Amino acid sequence: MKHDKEVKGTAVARELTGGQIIVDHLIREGVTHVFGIPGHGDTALMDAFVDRKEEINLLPAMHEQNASHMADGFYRASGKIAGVVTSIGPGATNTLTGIATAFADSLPQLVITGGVHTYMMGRGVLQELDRPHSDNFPRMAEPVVKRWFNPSHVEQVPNMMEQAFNAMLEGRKGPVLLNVPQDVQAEAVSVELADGSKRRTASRAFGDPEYIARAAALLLKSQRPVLLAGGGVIQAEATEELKAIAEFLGAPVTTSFMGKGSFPEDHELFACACGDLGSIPGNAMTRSADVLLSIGCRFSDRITSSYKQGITFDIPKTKLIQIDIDGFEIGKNYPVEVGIVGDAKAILGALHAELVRTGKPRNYREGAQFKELEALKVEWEEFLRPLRTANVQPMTASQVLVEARKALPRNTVVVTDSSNPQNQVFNEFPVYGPRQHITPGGMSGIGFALPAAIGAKLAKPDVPVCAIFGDGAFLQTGTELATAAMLGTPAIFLVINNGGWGAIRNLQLNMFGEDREIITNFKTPDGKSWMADIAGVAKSLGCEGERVVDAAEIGPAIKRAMESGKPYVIDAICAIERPYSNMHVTGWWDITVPAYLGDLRAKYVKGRGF
Ligand SMILES: Cc1ncc(C[n+]2csc(CCOP(=O)(O)OP(=O)(O)O)c2C)c(N)n1
Ligand SMILES: [Mg+2]
Repeated sequence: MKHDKEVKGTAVARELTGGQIIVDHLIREGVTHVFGIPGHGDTALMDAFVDRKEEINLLPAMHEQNASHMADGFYRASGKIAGVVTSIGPGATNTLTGIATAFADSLPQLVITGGVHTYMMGRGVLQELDRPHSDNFPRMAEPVVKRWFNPSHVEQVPNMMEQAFNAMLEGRKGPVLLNVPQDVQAEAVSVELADGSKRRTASRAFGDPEYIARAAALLLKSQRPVLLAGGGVIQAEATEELKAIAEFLGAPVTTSFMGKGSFPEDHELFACACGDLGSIPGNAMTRSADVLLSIGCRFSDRITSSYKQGITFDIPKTKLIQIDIDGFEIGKNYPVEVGIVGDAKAILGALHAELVRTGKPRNYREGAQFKELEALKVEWEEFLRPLRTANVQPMTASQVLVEARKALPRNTVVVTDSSNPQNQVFNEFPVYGPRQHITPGGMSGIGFALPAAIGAKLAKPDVPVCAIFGDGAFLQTGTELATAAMLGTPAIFLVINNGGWGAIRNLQLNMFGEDREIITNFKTPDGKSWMADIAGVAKSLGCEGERVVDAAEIGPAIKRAMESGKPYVIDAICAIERPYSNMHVTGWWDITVPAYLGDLRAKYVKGRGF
């Protein structure tokens, strides 16, 4: 979504408060949704929404972290910036995990927190963090925002708004914080509002043509090229360009968490996921590539098998061509043969043109790499089959995902958060287009999926939105269902309820030993298993809810959810016991083993990449 086209200024000076200037600017930027919680610190700003109700939605949240996740889900589903408004003090500090999540994944979000009145700053007024500096919340947020503003006069507000949008949108995107003192929200000034689009560029950053030519030459010489798509492909809306290059070269395509959906997963060149929890074909293709073209991917430990050579990647034996909007990412984790800074769409478009100009499309279906890929995809399906067809009770999450994928329309937006549901959806739940898979890739926080799905559904009311996440995640932020009920947001919340922190329990038992479980099984004081009645919680908050214990009922439950037109929770009772809860590990992840665990520790140390 381009924001520049929607911005208009006013030639006539008007007397407006700081709050009014902010709201007016949001409307002129095309912002339609702002999520917030009121408090004394933001009432003057919130009041400015009252007379503009027809033009912008100020919507409630029940927790500021969730307000931020809702804005995040809204952006990830639509590419449209949403806002967050909170009070001062705890209202502001509650946003931090939300802002960090957007920051880690390089996504814009406008967070506006109430600040201390300029004339009382430093006195330690109610909810002021006044040590070691007055009104100090922005310093807490500083590591997770691209830029923060703290205006001290209402005259500064118009320029702050223009700069805030420029900061969120230019280059590598990210969240911005406006900490607005209460008097600045309420004071009025006569202003002539500028056209925001004149305060930033809408042009794309094209890469260096010489380096694009070098990349094309390398790819044309390659025998086993592989494309690795990260979140940058989705941000730049470069799916078509990615596909064109893949098909021209016959190159298998794999994705990171953030890149999932950038390439249709039923395409014959899709190589499935790579990384420690990636797939057999994904890891086989990446580690045996002679040239790897990475686009907008930062090579985190999850995607690289904790940098252990030859498991997911074998760079520099594999020559790396790396495209990224942020030059710092080039070569950060692996040495590059060619590094190109710029916008993924612009560079992939130019690279494709150069490939067409200097080479010939490959008849890849006859090639060894493609045949190998096809065989590995069959092997991978076989590998997944036992847990997909286990037909046990409690069910396996794999079976739930199979049934859910069958029941949900092709264009469904699936939202996950950390843990097994995130990893299993990554691997076992195909998606077919960009912005149809939403997950906190960098922060991987539990509690993200439920509020983010509310935001996504508000952004995409005509598309089914289904969050898939664990009971632990539900217990973190599930009370946000109150907001879904109040707004009547008909998202589907499919909870893999296994009565514990399942993924971590498996780490404890698989990595440290059968007797090493600690606080990962939910239990009552008498040692009995405890499990939340999640459908019951949903109903108590005014949503629909049902418990499902049989995999054959997942599809019908999803159908009922879609027909209900209401926020709908499916409480799917799943196995916590292994092997039914195990992930399909095909790579390696560096989980440190305590020194007192003797042989296990020695094996771990021997096996790690560093
Ligand atoms: C906010 C946050 N706290 C802690 C973690 C560590 N963590 C990762 S997975 C996990 C277990 C999640 O349990 P649940 O949501 O029930 O999913 P399950 O593994 O049981 O399927 C935890 C606690 C995290 N990722 N995010
Ligand atoms: Mg669980």
